[in-house]
Amino acid sequence: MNIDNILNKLKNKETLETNDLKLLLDKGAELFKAEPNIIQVTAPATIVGDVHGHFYDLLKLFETNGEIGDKKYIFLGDYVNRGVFSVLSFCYLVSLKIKFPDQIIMLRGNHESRQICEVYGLKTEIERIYSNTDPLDWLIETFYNLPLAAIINNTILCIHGGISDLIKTIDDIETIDRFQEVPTTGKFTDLLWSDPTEEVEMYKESPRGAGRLFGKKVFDEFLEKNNLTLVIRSHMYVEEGYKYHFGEEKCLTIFSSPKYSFSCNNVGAVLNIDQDLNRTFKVFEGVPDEEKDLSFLKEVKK
Ligand SMILES: [Mn+2]
Repeated sequence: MNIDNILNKLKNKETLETNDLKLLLDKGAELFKAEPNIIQVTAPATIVGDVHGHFYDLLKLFETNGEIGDKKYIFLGDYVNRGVFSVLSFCYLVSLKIKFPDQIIMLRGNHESRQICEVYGLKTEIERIYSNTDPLDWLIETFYNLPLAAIINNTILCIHGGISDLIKTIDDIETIDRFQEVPTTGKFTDLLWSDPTEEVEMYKESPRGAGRLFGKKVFDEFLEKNNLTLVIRSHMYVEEGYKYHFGEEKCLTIFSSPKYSFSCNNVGAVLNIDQDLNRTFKVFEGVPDEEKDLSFLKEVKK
């Protein structure tokens, strides 16, 4: 497998042959499997939120913010579903992981789960591209190896969802058995599904039906107990691409899928953290639909 050839093919939106796809995903899984649940990172780094199959926007993001190889990137999960280029998006990032293993960290989101992929788009996309659903199994097997968190300079925690009454210390994340389907309850679920809320100080049931809502009091306790200054998470639609919670700059949501679901008018954002931990947001507009090859959507409508 020649990784530069694969990267070029993907960049041109070509479908990978199943044997190349299998090799790529196996190699990716092997690299992810060797990583710990929590990856220690030294700044500078760029943090990216939900991608959700927005492949054109992902390429635009690298063009405008800098390519991997020149810059270190941390992705917060949710590579697939919702958007219509899930396979391209995930495979492109896995290819970059193979080419630059120390320059890209890919965390697991709640969408990297069989149960979610069978309903929210990936399975349908694979049935359209390939003649059978074996590639779905290969992708899901790779998802099961993705790490769960990154900590930048011992002070900034990056995760997909949030905390809960089951996640009070960094060690609670370190001890999760991640090599499996995301369960319906428990700390693994909460880490990938929880959201901040201004409605309560402590915890509350989440309207999502999984994970918890966490308030300012328990969030501040979590920061203090773990000597953290900032938690960066994604998982939530944000019209402006990024949003701080609780009236301070300690809990941050980053969302990187502009024009989400074709119908929203949101922009995407990423956060650049420099070596002195200064924060700069890069906000970007979505690629217009007329510049994308969406011909297959018309075929489906007929
Ligand atoms: Mn999510």
